[in-house]
Parts: sequence; C-alpha cells; structure tokens
Amino acid sequence: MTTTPFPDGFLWGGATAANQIEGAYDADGKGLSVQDVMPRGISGPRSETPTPDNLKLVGIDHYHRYAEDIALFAEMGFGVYRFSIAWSRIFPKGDETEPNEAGLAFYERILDELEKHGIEPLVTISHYETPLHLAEQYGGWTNRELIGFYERYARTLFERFGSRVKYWLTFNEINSLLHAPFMSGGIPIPEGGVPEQQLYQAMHHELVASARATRIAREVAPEAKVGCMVLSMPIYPLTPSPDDAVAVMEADHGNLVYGDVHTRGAYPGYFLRTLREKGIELDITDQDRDDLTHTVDFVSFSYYMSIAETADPAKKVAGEGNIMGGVSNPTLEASEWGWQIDPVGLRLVLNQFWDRWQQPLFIVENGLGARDQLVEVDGEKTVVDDYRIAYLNDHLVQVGEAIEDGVEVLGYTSWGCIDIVSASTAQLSKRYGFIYVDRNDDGTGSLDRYRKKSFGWYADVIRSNGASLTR
Ligand code: BGP
Repeated sequence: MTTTPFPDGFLWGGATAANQIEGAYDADGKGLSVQDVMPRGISGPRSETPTPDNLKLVGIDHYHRYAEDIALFAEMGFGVYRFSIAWSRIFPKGDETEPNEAGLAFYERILDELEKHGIEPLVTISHYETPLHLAEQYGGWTNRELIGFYERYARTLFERFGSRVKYWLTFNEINSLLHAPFMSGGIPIPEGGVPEQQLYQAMHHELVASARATRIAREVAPEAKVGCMVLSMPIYPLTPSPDDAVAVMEADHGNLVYGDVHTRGAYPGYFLRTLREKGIELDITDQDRDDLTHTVDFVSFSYYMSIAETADPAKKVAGEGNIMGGVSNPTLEASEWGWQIDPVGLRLVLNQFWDRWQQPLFIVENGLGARDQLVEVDGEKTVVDDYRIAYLNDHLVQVGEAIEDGVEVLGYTSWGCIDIVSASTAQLSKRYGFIYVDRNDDGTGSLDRYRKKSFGWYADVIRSNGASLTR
C-alpha cells in the first residue's frame, strides 16, 4: 500500500482563462475586452483596435473545440477544471442592464461537458478581461461605477450558474493591479503613468466589488464557495542584514494586504501607514466598510517562482518575474523566460498563508512555460517534456510537505493544462500544457491537439492521489 500526504477528495485538475484559450473574440455578440487590444500582452503597447498579430483573437479555438479539450482533461482524470467567464461575452460593453444570452449559453455548454465527465467547475469571474468599453469610457477600475457593473455581472452569473458551480474566484491575481493597471484594472495608462492616488482608489474599488460578490453569492447561491485569488511570490532577504529583512517585510506587505482584507474584512494598520506616507486619501464610504466585512470562504493563488529583496540600492538588480519582479536570487536556476524556479517556495507560501489566514487554500496556477519540441515516438506525435514533469513533480512534493505541516489544501489546478496564449508576452511558444496545440507565434498551425509525455504522468499522479510522485 503506497502512502500519500494528499487527503481523499483532493481536487486535481488544470486551469485556463477565457482570453488565452477561447478565441472567437467577436463571436455571438461578444464585446471587446482589454485583451483584444494587447497583441504583446503586458510586454508591449496596446493597439487601438484588434490586430491580426494578436494570437488571442483565435487563441486555440476552444470556443469551438471545448468538447474535445474537456474530454482530454477527463482522460487525465481531472476532478476539477478552472476556467474564466469572459465578462464581455456576458455584458459586451459592461454597462448594459441585460446580459447577452448567447454568451451565457456558451458557458452553459461548457458546464454541460464538465458535468458529463464528472469534473467540478472552478470559475474565475474576472481574469484580466475587463470590457474595453469600461476601460475607454469610464477609466476602468479608477471609476467607482465599475463596482455596480461588476456586481450586476456577478449576480447574473450566480443566478444562472450558482446551482452548478460550487467554487468561484472573484478576480484573478487581484494584487497585480498596481503593477499592470491596464490588463488588471482596465485603466488606460497615459504618458506619465497613472497617478498613485488613482491606482490605490482602483484597488479599493476592486476589493469592495470582490466583497460585494461574496455577499451576493451568500444570498443567491448559498451552496457556492467564494475565494479570492492572489499572485503569490515568496520573497527572501538577499543578505541576513536586518535592513534586508525590513525590505522583505515591506514588499511582502504589498502583496499580503489583499488576502488580509479578504479574510479579516478591513485594511490592516501597515497599509494605512503606506497610504499616509504616500499622501493618499482613499474615498471610502461607510457602505464600503460594511461591504468589506463579507470575507471569503477560501484563499486561492498562483505560484510560479520566488524572488529576493534588499535594502541596498546598489544590489537591486531586477530579475524577471510574473508581473512583479524582484532582486535575482543567486541560489536559484531560472526558466527560459527568466522566472526563478523554487519548489520549496511553494511549501513556504502555503505555510505563510495558512498560518496568517487559517482559511482553506487552493493552488489554482502552477506550471512551467517552456519551448516544446513536437516529435514522433512510436508513430505518435508528442513532446518529451521531462523538464515539465520534473518541475511539477518537485512542486507537488512540496505541496505534500505543506499538507504534512498541517496546511489545509483543497486542490491543485496546474496552469495552462493545454497550450494557450501567454498573458505576459501573448506568445504560444511559451507552452505550459499537458496537451500540445499545433499553433505557432506567427499564427500558422493546424490547431490539432497532441498528448505530451506529461499527459500520462499527470494521469498517474491523479490516479494515485499523489502516491506516484518521486520524493
Ligand atoms: C498569471 C496569470 C495567468 C497566466 C500565468 C502564466 O499571472 O494569472 O493568466 O498567464 O500568469 O503567465 P504567462 O502566461 O505570462 O507565462
């Protein structure tokens, strides 16, 4: 009898996002989202209108191939599948009063397929997909009116799907807004950048909207579990100097405040100090304060890498990172895209979040973006992605360690369970999937799907509930 630290009922699966997988950017009444005018992700300028070099316009055509893709997820044994609902499929401009029925019907079909295969849906309400009209006509989340638009959108989803979807996430990586205002907050970025006062007010609006969605779910879909979703990034001091430890504490606070608000229901003192020292006066109403007290049922997060931090400006050599950079850690290797690989960091962040919030945790993104080479093995097209197996194995072993530490982990959805368009660079060549999709950065390819070596590996991990991992 092989043992495993993973509890019975642990939810194994994968994660995607509408703007990175679906394509059909203007089908069946869908309005434009900020993603449709970001042909280079956050690593390049936006376009005025959708341009043919924007791979997200077609994505991997999941809009038409969702049944085939979900059948492949079921073949791996997925217990859960995380996907996002594209806000502008439901409210094309974002400020309408009535939803677009064709958009709702598409996600009804997705849920039907998942139900057919016994896969639990985990739905992200807003995954960097703010309707472009709300960005251009209202200034995105800097405008308090977005709270009402989001509330109407969330209520529509809970009323329509609340009895079929148990797990909901309000905003993807809600702590990325200050770092990627247009992608994360639908905030147009003028020449001189967005004034900090506006960015922090936008952050407040999203936190209020997230809490209001949680309150609405309690009314409309009492069985639903609502979680927040943050980008986790363990930060290590570059040296043991107390100054570096303070630098880490302050950088950590910048990320932890979002989980603090979602689990404690109010802004912590260290954040109020940040506002004072920046001279920022937030517009916070009594209603806002009451809304924020509606805290979440669980905390979910993405994990890819860790960074270092130092108080010494001379040593601040910024490393690459997932939306947020930091000082490079000389003890760690990096991926082809410069993200520092640190499986132990996942154990550390699980313990930190559990010790701090005592809320069930859900890892909803983890994976390795890599250039995969399609080859033929025994007459079958595949990718021998031993590097991805090693990355995932080592990270899952650390999840097991955290569970042994007493951390309550609900599940794990590997990011990009099928090759999709990258968020930061809008490339397809940065592949995460267990399934290869034949489409290239220049838009060519058959869109055919092929099982990689990691497909069978992950099926074994799921079948054995983690016992097959190499410790
Ligand atoms: C996270 C996003 C995901 C996904 C992931 C991988 O920040 O929540 O949408 O994109 O990063 O990043 P990338 O696609 O840039 O490699």
